[in-house]
Amino acid sequence: MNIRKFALIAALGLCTAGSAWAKDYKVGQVEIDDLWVRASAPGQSNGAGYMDIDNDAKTADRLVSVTSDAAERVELHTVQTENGVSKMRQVEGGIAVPADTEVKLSPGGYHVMFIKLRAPFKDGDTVPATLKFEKAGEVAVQFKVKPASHNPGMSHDHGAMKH
Ligand SMILES: [Cu+2]
Repeated sequence: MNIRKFALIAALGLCTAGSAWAKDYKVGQVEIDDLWVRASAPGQSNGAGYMDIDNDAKTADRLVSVTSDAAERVELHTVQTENGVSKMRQVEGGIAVPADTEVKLSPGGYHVMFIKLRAPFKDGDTVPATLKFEKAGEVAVQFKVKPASHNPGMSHDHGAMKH
């Protein structure tokens, strides 16, 4: 292999080590990482939450529900495009997490929908919630509130640069 390819593989290796270090929560064989919500815009009554779910088990699991005192109701949503218009839709039966697979909830796709927030999400705060998986069970988590401008697709915000 040439030097360039080696450097790329080394960088990927570091990246993997970084995210392994950063795993925030674990229940059974399911790891949940990088949970965040965007800070509320003025007057905004709903908020979307995102995370990475990594199922290391040999069997499929499913995120069946999310509950939180931060909102009146919490739903699992996806985004579908119909006739060129993006619409949010509730996911029937929860979000499937196949065996040995990582599922990302991210802007434009699957998300946790906090409906009728009891208080606006403020940058720097955390939002407590409970995730319920069909097989792995329940786990209490905290979503980090990120600035309204946060866009993980653009910034590739790993946190890895800071330590
Ligand atoms: Cu939604």
